Amino acid sequence: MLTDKELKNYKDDGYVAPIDVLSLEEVKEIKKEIEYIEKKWPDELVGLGRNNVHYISPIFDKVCHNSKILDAVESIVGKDILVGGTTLFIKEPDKKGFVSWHQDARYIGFEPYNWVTAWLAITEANEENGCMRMWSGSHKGKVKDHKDTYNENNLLTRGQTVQNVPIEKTAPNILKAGQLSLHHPMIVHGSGPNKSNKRRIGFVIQSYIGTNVDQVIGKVYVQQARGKDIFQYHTHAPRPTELMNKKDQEFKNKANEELSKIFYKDAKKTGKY
Ligand SMILES: O=C(O)CCC(=O)C(=O)O
Repeated sequence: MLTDKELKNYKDDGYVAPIDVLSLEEVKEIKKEIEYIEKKWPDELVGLGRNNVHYISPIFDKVCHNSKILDAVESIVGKDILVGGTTLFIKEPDKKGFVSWHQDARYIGFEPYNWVTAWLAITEANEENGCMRMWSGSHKGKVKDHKDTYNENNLLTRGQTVQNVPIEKTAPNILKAGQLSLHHPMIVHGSGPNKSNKRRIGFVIQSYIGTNVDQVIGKVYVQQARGKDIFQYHTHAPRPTELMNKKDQEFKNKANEELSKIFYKDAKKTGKY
């Protein structure tokens, strides 16, 4: 569980970090899994495929159901928890990929906001390699206007951007490999390009939702992470028992097609993710 101080930080600032969850051995195993998938199935984690790798990999599935992560999440959303989706945010050292200032709540479609995004560092995340920057307290306002920029280096689907963010009020969310941060649906956050010579990898459970949370834009599949789902708003997804089982892969593709409809609702065009 989060300590009282951590929970207060989350409530006051809109995020809490760092939380130690995985050992270096465990993150090494995850990194190896990514590299193995990329080598054997080069198209699998590209574009829209970066979403929901936990449907095809037991190693990623295990992360989503990790009890240390769920203990922390339970402090925020309560004991009935669903995994509502995952995304791999990989920033290559030789690319200009960045994430514009945004609020997750603006496009994800989960309501009410009894949910939290869990960002797990698979490599360290620091100012040099483009860690997230968080605008503390910005979650207390309203959902802000976002401009769709469709910038090709933007790692968000449509380059959605909150403008005029006071940079001096933002802080870097520095994490060691194996550490987690939890952020509120409404907090404004973003990240710059990776200026180091190594990959920066974040595995993001986007998001852990309370069972009372509906999807108001489209359809989403979920896994039961803890407790009971008395609401049954969503179709429950299978859990993988082997890597890249054909049925699981088809399921991931189906889930990602639905996710794409949510992310691109009312968009003028689609991007590469
Ligand atoms: O990985 C990043 O730099 C940004 C990820 C993000 O925006 C999120 O997890 O909500």
